[in-house]
Amino acid sequence: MIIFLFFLSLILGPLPVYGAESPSYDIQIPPDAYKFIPDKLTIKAGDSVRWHNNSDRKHVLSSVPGSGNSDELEIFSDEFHPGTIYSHTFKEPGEYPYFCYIHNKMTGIITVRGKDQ
Ligand SMILES: [Cu+2]
Repeated sequence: MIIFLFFLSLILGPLPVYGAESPSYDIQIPPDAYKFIPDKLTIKAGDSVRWHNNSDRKHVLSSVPGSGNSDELEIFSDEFHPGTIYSHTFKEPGEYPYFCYIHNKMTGIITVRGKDQ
């Protein structure tokens, strides 16, 4: 069932999940490849992104140092274990490139637009 939902999500692409709060978007780390699906995502300020680690390896998601609007890392998952979800809410518009600290070729970018854009 989980495998089926995973492939279904690949077909449908990232869909916002509407609830009482701002939308949430899903990014998958597949079981068989070192990448983020999708690796580029555009959202609005206040939206959340949920990364799903469907692989059997630990990852450490991190903003590219020096990117974003402050000195702090916007994205930092710490140890991101298999079968778990790392979630982050983006409050400020901007470009947020990120990568995996362990597997540096895993890269992605979140573009956050203002609420009215
Ligand atoms: Cu990794």
